[in-house]
Amino acid sequence: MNPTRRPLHVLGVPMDLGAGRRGVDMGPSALRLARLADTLRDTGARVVDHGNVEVPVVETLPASQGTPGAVRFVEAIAATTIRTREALASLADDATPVLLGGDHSVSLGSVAHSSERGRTGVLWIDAHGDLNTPENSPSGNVHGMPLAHLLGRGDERLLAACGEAVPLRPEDVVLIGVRSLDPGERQLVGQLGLRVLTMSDIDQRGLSAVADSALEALAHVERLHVSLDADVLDPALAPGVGTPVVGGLTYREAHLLMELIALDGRLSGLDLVEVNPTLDAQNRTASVMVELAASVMGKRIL
Ligand SMILES: [Mn+2]
Repeated sequence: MNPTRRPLHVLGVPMDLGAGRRGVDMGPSALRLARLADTLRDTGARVVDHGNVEVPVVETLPASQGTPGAVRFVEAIAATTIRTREALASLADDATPVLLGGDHSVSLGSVAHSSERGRTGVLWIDAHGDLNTPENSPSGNVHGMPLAHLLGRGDERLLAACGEAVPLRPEDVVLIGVRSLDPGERQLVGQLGLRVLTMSDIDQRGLSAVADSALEALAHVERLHVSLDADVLDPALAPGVGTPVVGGLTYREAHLLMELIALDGRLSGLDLVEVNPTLDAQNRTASVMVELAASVMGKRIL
């Protein structure tokens, strides 16, 4: 059963404006095709799909907004963040949103929304830190910056789009599965005292101990938001991502992490992001993300 017994509300945000490689806007379709709704219903949950948030198409935007070096497409991403928050705000209080990306900048809207509903602990499960700021970003791609913005560092337009529930407090955030950080990101981790559980931690202590310490670190909050980036998985398992990094979570590690979060019982929202069908092999990445979604919603073997 779905441990929260709360209805699951699916919302797609088909946005690739924050990514360096195109195609991740097709993520919501790929996840739906991989039987997302039916698989979630198998956990005993009621599932409602609200369709997609409207997102500007790159070809309709002035080319100048996509110039490398600038914060690429910042205005369109800010507008999409506001639309995502509005769509989520229209859901009932007991709804558990399942947000389908899109690149990881879609989580600006979902995490800000959850924080508006109450103090929220965020599990950012990702190969990367997503902690770049416009000043130190090597690419200008916003999908490398959402967590920095959720912590109050970055472009004013994006910060304003997140609303007043942001910034999050650093002690309310835990990163898991990280194996690639830029120098500016490492600096911000130190400055804010962020808790980062890297792949080395998982290798040394085992996934179960790492998951326990993540949940323990967030013991002070009642709501837990899981932002799951497909690139945390090993690329052999999930090849359909724009920024693959070798040495990721195995299939069983990823499921165990989801199962332990489900058992915790505080899950209040889920993001499934960075699935890029144009780089995938027969929709494998979307399929494994759907299975993981079912695990975190309480799918049990027995
Ligand atoms: Mn990410």
